[in-house]
Formats: sequence, C-alpha cells, structure tokens
Amino acid sequence: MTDRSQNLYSLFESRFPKDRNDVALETESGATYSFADLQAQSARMANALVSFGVAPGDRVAVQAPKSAAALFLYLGCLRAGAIFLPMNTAYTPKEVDYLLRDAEPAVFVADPQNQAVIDVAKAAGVNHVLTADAAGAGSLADAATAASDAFETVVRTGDDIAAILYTSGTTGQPKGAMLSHDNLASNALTLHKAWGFVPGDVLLHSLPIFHAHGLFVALPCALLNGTKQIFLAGFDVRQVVERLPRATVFMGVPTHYVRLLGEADFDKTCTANMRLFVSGSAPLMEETFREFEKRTGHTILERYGMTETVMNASNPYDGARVPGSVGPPLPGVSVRVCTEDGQELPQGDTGVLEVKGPNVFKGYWRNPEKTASEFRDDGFFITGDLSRIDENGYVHIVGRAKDLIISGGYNVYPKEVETALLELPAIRDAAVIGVPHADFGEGVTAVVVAESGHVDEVGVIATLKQGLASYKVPKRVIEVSEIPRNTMGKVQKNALRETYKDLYTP
Ligand code: MLC
Ligand code: AMP
Repeated sequence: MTDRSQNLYSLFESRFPKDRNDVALETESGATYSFADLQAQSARMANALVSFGVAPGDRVAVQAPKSAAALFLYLGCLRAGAIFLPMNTAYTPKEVDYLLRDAEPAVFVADPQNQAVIDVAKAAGVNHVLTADAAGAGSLADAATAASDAFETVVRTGDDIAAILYTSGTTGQPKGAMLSHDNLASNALTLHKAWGFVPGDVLLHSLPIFHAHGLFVALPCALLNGTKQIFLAGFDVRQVVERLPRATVFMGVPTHYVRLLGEADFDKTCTANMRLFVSGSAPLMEETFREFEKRTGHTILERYGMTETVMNASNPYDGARVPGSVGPPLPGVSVRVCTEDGQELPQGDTGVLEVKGPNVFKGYWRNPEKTASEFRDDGFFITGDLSRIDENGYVHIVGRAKDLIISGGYNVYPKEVETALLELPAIRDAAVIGVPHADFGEGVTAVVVAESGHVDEVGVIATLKQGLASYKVPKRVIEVSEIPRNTMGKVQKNALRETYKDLYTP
C-alpha cells in the first residue's frame, strides 16, 4: 500500500490491532480467525481473483452463503481493486440473470448447491463461474488455497468504485448503486465514532452481508475497531440470545427486535454485557422501543439510511434517543425537506427528504439518466422518504413518496410484483400493497381481479416464487371484483391499505 491509496481495505488494515493474533471473527461453529488470518485469506482471495483475470474496476458478482470465506472474498475484492457486487441469496435464477447481464462481471461466485443459477450465469456469458459454499469449499476456495498469502493491495482513489449494490425501483427495474471507497470509508469512520466504539467491543453480526446494513454499517464498525465479531450465518433468534451475553454491540432490523422480545429468556440478564443495540432499514415501532426498554433496560438507537447513501442520520449515542425519530443528521451530512419539485420547506413541515454529503453514492451503473433524475442541480440526492425535522433538529421519517414496501428489512417494489402478477393468464388486474404485519413490519399483499372464474391463491403464490425472490411474493392474494381507481385511472392504494389493515394483525 502507498500512503496515497484510499482503498477501503487499507483503511481497515491500518486499524487492525498491533497483535495480529487477536481474534477478528468467531463463526457459528465456534471456529475463530485472527486478524493475521484476515490478511492472509483476503490476500489469497485477491490472488485467486487476479488469476482468473480480474483487473481493477472489474465487477465480481457474488451470490453465496454468508461465511468467513465470503468475508475474505469481499476483502479480497477490495484488495484487488475490483468492484464487489453482492446479491441477495433469495434471488431466483431469473433475477440473477438480469443483474449479470446488466453488470457484466468478470467473475461470478455462486453457491455450489444452486445449479440453476450456475447454468444461468454460464448462459449469460460470464467468463468465470466459480463456487463457494458456507463451509468455505468450492472452486474459488480451491484457487485461493493454492494462491499466495501475500498480496499488495491495489492503490485506489477515493472516487473509485468499491461496490455496486442493486436496488429495485418504482419502475420495477433493478439499478446498480455505485459506492466509492470514500463513500464507504467516510461513513464507516463516522459511525464508528458516533456510536462510541471502544477497545474490547464485540459485535454480534447476524445480518446478511449482501445489503448495506450488514456490509457497510455493521461489518466496518468492527473492522475499524480492530476487535472481534461473532459472525452468524443469519438471524436465528436462539443463536442470538445464546451469544448476546458475550457481545457488547448488536445491529438489527425491527423484525429482529420483535423476535427477540418473543423469547422468554431475553431479559436484563441476557443483555447485561451489552453496550449498544442499533436498529435500522425499516421503521422501529414505538411499542417495540418501549417494550425493549422495559424488558432489558436498554434504549435501542435508531438510525436511518439507504443503499444509495449508506447512513444519513442517527439518534445520539450520548443524549436523548427519541422513539419514532431517526435522530439528527450524521456529521458531514446535510439534510433538507422539500416539495416534490425541490422547493425547500420551512422547518417542521413534512416533505421529501434530500441529502448531501461524502456518503452519497456516485450514481447508477450505466444509467446516467436515472442518476440525473434523482439528484438536484446542487448535488442533493432525493431519498423519496417523507420526513419532518423537529425543533431539535431530529429527523422523523413519516412515510414514503415512493411506492415501496419494506418487509423484514427487505425492500419490495410493488411494481415488480404487479408486473409478475399481470403476466399470469388467470389475472386481469392487480395492485400490490404493504399492510401492517406483526413480524415483518409490513406484509406484501396482492389484490387481484380474475380474468374469469376464481384465482387460486396457493397456485398464484407458488408460480410467483419461480421468478421472484420469495420475500417479495405476497403473503396473501385477495380476489376482488374491481380494483379502486381514481378518475385518472390511478390505483387508490391508500383505500386498499385501509381495507386490509388488519389482515395480519387482527
Ligand atoms: C424471509 N422471508 C421473508 C423475509 N425473510 N418474508 C418477508 N419478508 C422478509 N424479510 C420468508 C422467506 O421468503 C421464506 O418464505 C420464509 O420467510 C422463511 O425464510 P427464512 O430465510 O428462513 O427466513 P428468516 O431467516 O426468518 O428471515 C427473516 C429475517 C430476514 C427477518 C431474519 O429477512 C433478515 O435477516 N432480514 C434483514 C434484512 C436486511 O439486512 N436488510 C438491510 C437492507 S439495507 P417461504 O414462503 O419460502 O417459506 C437497508 C439500508 C439500511 O435497508 O438503512 O439499512
Ligand atoms: P434500501 O434501498 O434497502 O437501502 O432501503 C432504504 C430505505 O429503507 C429508506 O429509503 C427508507 O425508506 C427505509 N429506512 C431505512 N432506515 C429506516 C428507518 N430507521 N426508519 C424508517 N425507514 C427506514
């Protein structure tokens, strides 16, 4: 590494502890990896990628189970100067196919169990389709094992792209958000400081590492702190309860907190060692915040962000954590509340939140028109979240200007699901809404009109699952004779949400 490099990995490495034998990672099985292992294994991954022809700026797409090897792969990509492109493990072959054709990666790493996706990647013309499983086995691991454990991290500027994360959109078409080394580094440093990380902290990491929350918020805080993280393959409530006594920091989506509160032994004793619980990716119900405080004595710290901006606002570490608010903007981030056409509103009014700062992404991959349409001329990014800023400067996310459902922390764009429904011959008309759901926050729900006769709800759900990741598939498909529309022909989704508001929470 040279002093000038702004490679994110180099920043992480500069914060590794003096004693590189300290534990960096403990996995579900109890296996541990030191910081020296992190360096050596990420070097092996970087060398393996280079041996497959990966050059700086090339995309490395990954749809693999969360594991220590998957983390080494991420770090190896950064070190090689490649662009890491993680995909939700729930994506179907059809969804993966679209992303591969759009991103044109040099390498795709798949789960060896997922032959259908491997076939799709080969058909899409990806040069190297490799495999990696949860146990760290597969062709990529074989190549890494054979490779050297020394690698000189490639020099990157702050503006070079470190990762592309695809998000769907209101048009139903996924778009790749390009995040630079500097976007990720500046945000991680800000969070690490704002949340008071101290030597000896242990992060309990149970989030997926294919989305911003697990990859750009939780993971870098632990790496910058140079301390251990307990790295679970996913959120399993019993595993989390069992490990919390050995952790000090936990980050989760509201569904995780709801599920923790469902456990009888989740209490003050279990959380006695904990310093901080962070929530985000979806609104945390005030009821959950209060119940959590009553049960554990801890106040959850809620923060707000999105894929395109990483984190924008956070309740304070020291100071009042206000339920229903996501706190003031983070240092370096500017926020304003505007009308849909960009006029700034007076303090206290509700409008669309716009943000600007070193955290805001570089644009959508090969999509300058879309990028231009989501930025103002003065560089503010239009989040699409309805918000209000109170007299203390705290931001309140009060709704969405965009047609989006957030289920268990995953975004589901109704348009994408409606398009899939309308492709079914049995369905003439369809509207997809989110309504309150005790576990997932919002439950994806379809309201449909049959072409003729009746719609087979179970059959529709099963068919949709072939093309859509199953978390996007409606939990219920409700047949009606007509979908309410206004005089302009626009579906009256508010009316539908009101009609079905008790569907999952009687
Ligand atoms: C799983 N299922 C879901 C779901 N997750 N359904 C709706 N919404 C979800 N989020 C369904 C599956 O499709 C499957 O259905 C069934 O539940 C069992 O699957 P599973 O994988 O075993 O589920 P489980 O492990 O219980 O997962 C639930 C969860 C998970 C809440 C633990 O969804 C999760 O970890 N969510 C976190 C998402 C996250 O990290 N978001 C951050 C985005 S970044 P079937 O029918 O097939 O059986 C971002 C920016 C920011 O938003 O601000 O952070
Ligand atoms: P994603 O595109 O997956 O990054 O999702 C980002 C969206 O999640 C934001 O635009 C918000 O709508 C929502 N979000 C994230 N954090 C919060 C929060 N704390 N409260 C309310 N909504 C949130």
